[in-house]
Order: sequence, then structure tokens, then C-alpha cells
Amino acid sequence: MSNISIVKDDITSASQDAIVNAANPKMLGGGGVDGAIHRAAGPKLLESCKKVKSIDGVRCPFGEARITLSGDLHSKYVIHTVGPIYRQAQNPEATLTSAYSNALQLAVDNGCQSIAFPAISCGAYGYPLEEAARIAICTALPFAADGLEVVFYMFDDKLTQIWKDALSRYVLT
Ligand code: AR6
Repeated sequence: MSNISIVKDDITSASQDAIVNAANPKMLGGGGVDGAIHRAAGPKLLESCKKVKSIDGVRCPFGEARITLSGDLHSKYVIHTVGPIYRQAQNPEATLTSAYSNALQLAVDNGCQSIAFPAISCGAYGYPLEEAARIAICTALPFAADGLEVVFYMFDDKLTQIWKDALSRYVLT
């Protein structure tokens, strides 16, 4: 049994300690899951984001993660991470791996026992889905083995199946 599970659901309904947002470097909202999380969280999330230190408008560089309060969401925290734009990144695999691992580490450092992830970089940022699923599952594995509950919220049937296939390939369930 692993501490990793996959559900087909809207991540804004998640009640894990932290919800991960697939953000952009400015961290002030956007489309896709970022837009959905900001809509569900209300204006307090944007206020929390604005307080994050910015350098020339960049609050979270590609591959890094930042934590804020979560406004009206069920979770305690939102962890914003920025995956690679697949066709522009020099090393998309390394950047996606560090986006996941920095988000996971930030959750642990802030006392979270559970974390909810969307499929980072798999929408507007264009990451190939099977590759992204392998990176997501394999990066989460050591954290799950240390006791963190990791739940992947997949938005449609295709993504759900790809993530489940990766889970059974890389994890003994
Ligand atoms: N719950 C779970 N998953 C969702 C939801 C939801 N409510 N809505 C969309 N997804 P994307 P990216 C899935 O484009 O590729 C934003 O504008 C969606 O089906 O949200 O990392 C940011 O501001 C897809 O599989 O994120 C950035 O500019 C996955 O979430 C940029 O897009 C990620 O798709 C980031 O692009």
C-alpha cells in the first residue's frame, strides 16, 4: 500500500492540508486550474499572493514553490508551483521534477500531513501526459513513504487513466 491516490475530481473541492496550484511566475492568477483555485478561494488568496516577495514581478521562478494561506478553500494552505513551459524549457524534466519536489518539501516543512496536486504543466504549458505522470508519481514516492498523504486530482478520464497506469507501473499497490 502506498500513500498515493488518484481521484477524478475538481481540486477546488480538496480538503487535504495543502492544495497545489499550477501557477505562473507572477503568481497573481491566470487560466486553467490557477483560475479555478483563485475563483474558489476568493480575494483573500490574491491578497496573500501579493505579499509574496517579488523580484521584477517574479514571485515564483520556474521549478520553485511558494506557500500562502488559502482564503475560502477547505485546505489550510495553497502551495503555488510553476512547472516548465514544455516547448520553451531547456530541461523540462528537471524543472517539472523540482516543481513537484519543492511543493512536497514545502508541505512537509509547514507541518502538512496531506497534499493535493493537479497535473502540473499538463494544460497550457503543454507537457506530454505520460512523461508528466511518471515524474509526478516518482517524485512523490519518497515523500509518501515518509508518511505524507499525496492525492492527485485529475480533471478528466484520460488524465485519470494515465496517472493510474503510472501508479501501478511505478508503485506496488
Ligand atoms: N481541478 C483539477 N485539475 C484542473 C482543474 C481543476 N479545477 N482545472 C484545470 N485542471 P493548466 P499548466 C487541469 O493549464 O499547464 C494558467 O493560466 C487541466 O486539465 O491549469 O501548468 C497559469 O496561470 C490540466 O490537466 O496549468 C499558468 O499561466 C492541469 O490542470 C499556466 O496556466 C494543468 O493545466 C500553467 O499551465
